[in-house]
Amino acid sequence: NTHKPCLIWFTGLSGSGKSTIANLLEKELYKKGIHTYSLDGDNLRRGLNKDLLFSKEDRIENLRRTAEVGKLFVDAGLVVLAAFISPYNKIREDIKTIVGSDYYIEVFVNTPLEVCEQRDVKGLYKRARSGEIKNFTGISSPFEVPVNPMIEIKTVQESPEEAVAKILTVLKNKL
Ligand code: GGZ
Repeated sequence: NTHKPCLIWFTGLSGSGKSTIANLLEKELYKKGIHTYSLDGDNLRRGLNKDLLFSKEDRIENLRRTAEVGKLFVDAGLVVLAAFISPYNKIREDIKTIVGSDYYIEVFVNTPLEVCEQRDVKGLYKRARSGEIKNFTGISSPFEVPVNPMIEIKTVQESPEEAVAKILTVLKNKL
């Protein structure tokens, strides 16, 4: 099983489905005998990045550190999956530069804000609307639409299984 290590970077709103798709992809890669490592906003923010909140500066530092960690795992030969809102085009460019453009695969999980807010799995949008959570992406903090993602998933039209199949097709041609 020959494959090239890389960083698969999922960007999209909170509740867009980034982690769901990344987790399913990881299962499929495991079945193929490909070694992966997953990085997730939720878990990195409890450890390495627990000093950081959600100002623009803190998000940028959160993502910079994550990209550097991702690069270490890519150097170790793994396929790395990272699921972060990563709301700014500039920082996504910086992540690509950190890991190296040949190793960077950007997946835009494109779920409309209305749909994320409707689903509101964790009740965060409600709390953001009420003002209890400040600087919430899509409500009181920006999300810049990715300019040139390698892969775009529209979760309203595509199931997680279909999304994973699409990503695997791109990986097959790239890796
Ligand atoms: C956005 C927030 C916020 C604010 C807490 N804005 O859907 P979740 O809950 O489980 O995952 C989100 C996570 C976002 O962290 P990231 O590291 O991915 O963000 S970034 O890339 O912008 O640095 C969300 C939760 O943290 N959360 N407060 N104000 N998301």
